[in-house]
Amino acid sequence: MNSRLKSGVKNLCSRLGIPLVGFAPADRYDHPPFTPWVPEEFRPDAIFPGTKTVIVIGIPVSLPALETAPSIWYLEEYRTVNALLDAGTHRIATFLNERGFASVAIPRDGYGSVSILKEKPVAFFSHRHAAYLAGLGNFGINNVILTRKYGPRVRFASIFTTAKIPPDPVIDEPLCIECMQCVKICPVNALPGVDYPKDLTDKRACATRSEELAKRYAAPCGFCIKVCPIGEDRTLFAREKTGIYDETDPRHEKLHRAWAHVRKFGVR
Ligand code: B12
Repeated sequence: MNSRLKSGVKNLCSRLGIPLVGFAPADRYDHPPFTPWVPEEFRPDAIFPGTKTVIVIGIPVSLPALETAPSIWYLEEYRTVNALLDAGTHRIATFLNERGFASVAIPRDGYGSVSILKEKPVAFFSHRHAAYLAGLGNFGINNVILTRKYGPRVRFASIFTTAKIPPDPVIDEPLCIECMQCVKICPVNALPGVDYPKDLTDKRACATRSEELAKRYAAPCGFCIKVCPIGEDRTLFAREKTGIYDETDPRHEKLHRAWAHVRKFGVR
């Protein structure tokens, strides 16, 4: 196990402004922690044979930008974070390759357009499952990974490497408090509730909403991550109370006016 390499990657992340990084041995995939689990052909060693460690990085999306969604502000924020993620994984893979450990960066998303997702709703690799195995957080009712620092308001990307790097522990205690606010706010009822895996997210409904918003340059939706009460970013931005998202409540009129203003511009 290469501890120096781990420090090297962590230092690189901190220089690149990447606040979250976790390490999972590739063989963690062989011991399903829950079902349904990642099918074999979606696992790192199947995609890049010889993978010993999956490194997952996470970059937050700004809560105030997200609150204006659907909006150009959140779209631009999302694009910026995506670009930083892909640049980050690329630089980390290069860092490892230069030290003699064959490594590849996996793109943060992996689909050509939302309409493709309506036919084929999955990507070739799931960063959510990787983030879980790398100890960055665990699944919420909203079907994404909740982290301690940013709740679900964080995006991930991964690197597969042949280097054996000391792992991080998986977070076992659930971070989701099952408040069901994400289920209630979803405009297309895509989130089924607690009975996972019997009830699965309605990916088609979610993708259709995304497609509609994209036509207006106002995707992604983001409602199910904005409303989540978990995450220290809520304190930073003085957004502890998720009741602020009831846009009929006059007590939060100042915020609502700001969001309505942003939503008017840059989109159809
Ligand atoms: C496709 C996709 C979408 C689609 C479809 C959404 C959906 N609900 O699935 C659209 C475009 C609509 C979308 C929307 C969103 N997404 Co999205 N999306 C992805 C993407 C590209 C691929 C997911 C995937 O295919 N994984 C691979 C498959 C194998 O895994 P899976 O889908 O999780 O399926 C597993 C289980 O659900 C189960 N399963 C699924 N279907 C079935 C069917 C049966 C019959 C069975 C038995 C099992 C089963 O088995 C699978 C293996 O365990 C990932 C990026 C990536 N490559 O990981 C981002 C990603 C998951 N999205 C992300 C985000 C943030 C969002 C949004 C909040 C939008 C936003 N940016 O504001 C919403 C949230 C939607 C939600 N609540 O689920 C983040 C999640 C970050 C996090 N904190 O966890 C990711 C990881 C992107 C990133 N790089 O960070 N997304």
